[in-house]
Amino acid sequence: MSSIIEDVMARKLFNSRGQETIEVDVVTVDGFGRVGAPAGASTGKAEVVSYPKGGVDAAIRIFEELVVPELIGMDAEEQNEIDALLHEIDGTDNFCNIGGNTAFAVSVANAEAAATSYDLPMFQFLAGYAGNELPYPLGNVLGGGKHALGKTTDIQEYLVIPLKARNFVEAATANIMVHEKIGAMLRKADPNFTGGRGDEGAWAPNIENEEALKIVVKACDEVSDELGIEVRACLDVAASSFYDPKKQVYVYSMEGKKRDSGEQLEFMLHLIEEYKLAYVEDPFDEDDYESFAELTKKTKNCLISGDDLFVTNRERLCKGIEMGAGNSLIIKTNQIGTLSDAWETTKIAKRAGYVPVMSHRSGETPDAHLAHLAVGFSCPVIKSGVLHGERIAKINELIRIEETLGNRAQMAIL
Ligand code: 2PG
Ligand code: MG
Repeated sequence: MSSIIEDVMARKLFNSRGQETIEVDVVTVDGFGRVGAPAGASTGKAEVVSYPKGGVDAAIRIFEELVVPELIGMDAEEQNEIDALLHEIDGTDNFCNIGGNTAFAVSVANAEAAATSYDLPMFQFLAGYAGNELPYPLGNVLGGGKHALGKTTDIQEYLVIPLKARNFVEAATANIMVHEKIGAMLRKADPNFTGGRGDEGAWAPNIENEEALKIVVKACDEVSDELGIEVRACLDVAASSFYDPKKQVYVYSMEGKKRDSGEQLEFMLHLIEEYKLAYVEDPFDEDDYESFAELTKKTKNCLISGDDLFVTNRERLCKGIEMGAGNSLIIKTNQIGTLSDAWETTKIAKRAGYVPVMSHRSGETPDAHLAHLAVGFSCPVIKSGVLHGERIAKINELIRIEETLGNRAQMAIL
């Protein structure tokens, strides 16, 4: 069996929002990997640059000229070397020359090619025999912000997590049940609701922020009772997307209200306590480490997570750890470029007791690699949406992984 790279190619195709994206194939003597890159809408300022000037076409030209000749003949098993090479060819710290999405697609396709070279599923290639824990799915059920059109919630995502689910199938079922119930409740509350959904398949109703949370919590409680588990509500506030830096206020247009950072802190504390939230992501602007630290100090039993804050970047995470900002983080490999970088950040997080959440992007491809990364990196949570083909692809792959693991499979400890 050999994982020597024989060929690499890239093509332009489309993501779930219909935007152009890059897909890369890596062919080894005995294996094959293929990965299409996702895209964010509410991106963090400190993320790597997705494409060089000229977009996907330019990225493919540069890839063919500079990357392909270097990769051929290398061993896909040496993930570190492949990723270091991508950094070397790019020569910057934000992948603006070759594109972060090119780096992402090469890096993950390489891991898949290495895994298949040895007839292993990717999660097992990454984690070895010890990789037997299924993550809890953190599913987006309602929302707005930059993920929907028109008048809907300022808070980007209302999510649910099925704690105490006995296995992954049950966990996925719970999230789907909650999503379905919320649809019926929204319809009852507003006969004009047409069933519109945002980019990630979450309902996108015209409703005030806290009203929406009440509906989500009610649906969670009903499903908890029906299944005998504990489904809890969660939020991705994506606060940077409605923060006005000049006036230093969060602009809640649904309520016609503005909150300064003190009021935002109070509001977040109120929502966490009143609705027993299990997880809150990006409750403050992406550079406001202090408020993240303050909220983390004041809350119990709720994960405070940084996405735009940390952008999977180890320097930003280390600063957060030092300040006590948050106790969880989003891992989006294409925010940082390569698999090795994402893994380094994940390891630092684990050592500091931060819960890593392997996450999709709002613009996805139908690829299922995210499921393998979640299990391979032993992330106790995966954020991947509840419905729509490109979201369910990851959920279904986790169901297959659970089947592959057989009686060795267990839910992660959270
Ligand atoms: C987020 C993500 C995914 P985007 O903010 O967490 O839900 O959105 O991919 O647009 O950054
Ligand atoms: Mg987010």
